[in-house]
Amino acid sequence: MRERSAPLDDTIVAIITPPGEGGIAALRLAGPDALAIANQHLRSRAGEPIALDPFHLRYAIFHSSNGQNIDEVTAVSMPHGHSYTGLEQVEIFCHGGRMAARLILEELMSSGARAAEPGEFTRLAFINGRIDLARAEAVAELIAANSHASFRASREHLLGAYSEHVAELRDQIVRVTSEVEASIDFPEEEISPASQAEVTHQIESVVDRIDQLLQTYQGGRIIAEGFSVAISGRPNAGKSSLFNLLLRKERALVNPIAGTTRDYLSEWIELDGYAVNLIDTAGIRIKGGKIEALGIERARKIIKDADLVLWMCDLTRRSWRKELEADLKNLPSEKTILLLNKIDLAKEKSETSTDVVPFIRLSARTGAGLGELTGCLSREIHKRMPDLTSGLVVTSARHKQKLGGAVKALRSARIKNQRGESPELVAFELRQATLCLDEITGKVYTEEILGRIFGKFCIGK
Ligand SMILES: Nc1nc2c(ncn2[C@@H]2O[C@H](COP(=O)(O)OP(=O)(O)OP(=O)(O)O)[C@@H](O)[C@H]2O)c(=O)[nH]1
Ligand SMILES: [Mg+2]
Repeated sequence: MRERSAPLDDTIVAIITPPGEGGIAALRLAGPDALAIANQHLRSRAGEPIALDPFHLRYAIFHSSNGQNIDEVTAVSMPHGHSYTGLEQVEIFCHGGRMAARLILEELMSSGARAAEPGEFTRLAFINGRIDLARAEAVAELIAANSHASFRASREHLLGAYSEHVAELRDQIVRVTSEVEASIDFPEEEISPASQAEVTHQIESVVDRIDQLLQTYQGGRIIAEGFSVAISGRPNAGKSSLFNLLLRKERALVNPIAGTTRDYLSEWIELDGYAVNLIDTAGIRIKGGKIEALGIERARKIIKDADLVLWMCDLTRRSWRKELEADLKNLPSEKTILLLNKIDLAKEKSETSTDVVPFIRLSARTGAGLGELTGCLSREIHKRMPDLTSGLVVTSARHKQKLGGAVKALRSARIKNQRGESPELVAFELRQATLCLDEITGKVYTEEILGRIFGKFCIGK
């Protein structure tokens, strides 16, 4: 563990726009020589050298070291302490497409800049104290956001209310710790039962607050990772037909031959602002070949991991009730919804033979019942969602683990305090709890933690 260290001396550079054709591409230089390196290459239209002024966007011709005109650009510089990274920084905007940015990048590197690692600009912003670790993680979340909900949550994290809340919880623990530590300094004085009760009370209050935060993770995980819905059932039930219907495109093969879908297919849709991962699985049956058996094994695992299972029954099969009864024994009833499919063909006005799980009657061919199904899906998502207005939602598994660690240490501090164990032991547990929260905001960190977090970033961020 260590405190934030001094920045590196290197000047780093990267193309910060995605590859491919586009109007503009951008490059970022950050480090002590950023301005000097950029100025070497910028000329006016008449060929005069240009020196960038802070925050003034300048038009220029980017020249190679041997004086060749590479591209028309605009460029802006930001002084030390006033940039994303906190270091001296220059941004250059050239024509989009593959070549211009690549040639400029090569020139800047041959003039002394080093290629930036993935996430290195944001890592510098963290090291230089521009943002804390939770906010740095929010940058990656924001870039990866694929729904309105994940965008909103990561933007709130980036704005800092979440970090402030964690800092407040930390302060609360530190206050209790200093009270406990005060009694270490005066061992000859008896600890009064009143002050012992007060310490218990304060610990419980902070445990409650962290617990409340932890409870938002159920929804937070869905916001960050999406809500996964497995479409399963016996072969030929109409799973792929429904998958296509929900996607509004012919993505999966649909065929009257049972066993059409062998592997699984996975696609994303947005429902009510949430990202939903739809998974069309292989039909589950005892017979079938070796490949089908592998598909079925996967389907079982998908059912186990999914947030919700849509189990489809084919109402045109005479034996569907009997089959369903048998199938239900192996299904997680708390997260299963039955879909009674092919109502366009079914003669009987079928109800289910079970009231264990909710059911919806539909036709994947005509689309009848689809509205009821999407309504049901969005209710299932909302049931798991925390209130998002405060911005206080845990979306990261890492944070959940650290908050859990803090609660564990606090509970053990409370027990030790109630048992009248030595204040040193109570204070030790309290400090462990503080450490867990410090690892969320990055007040303390290891290279390993940073490597894991920033390694997931793209180059140029
Ligand atoms: N009439 C009618 N036919 C349907 C309906 N849903 C699916 N089908 C037909 O049933 C057959 C099987 O549909 P699929 O969507 O391939 O079924 P599946 O469950 O994916 O089948 P496997 O991948 O083999 O497990 C196809 O011929 C579909 O056109 C429906 O609601 N009504
Ligand atoms: Mg299929």
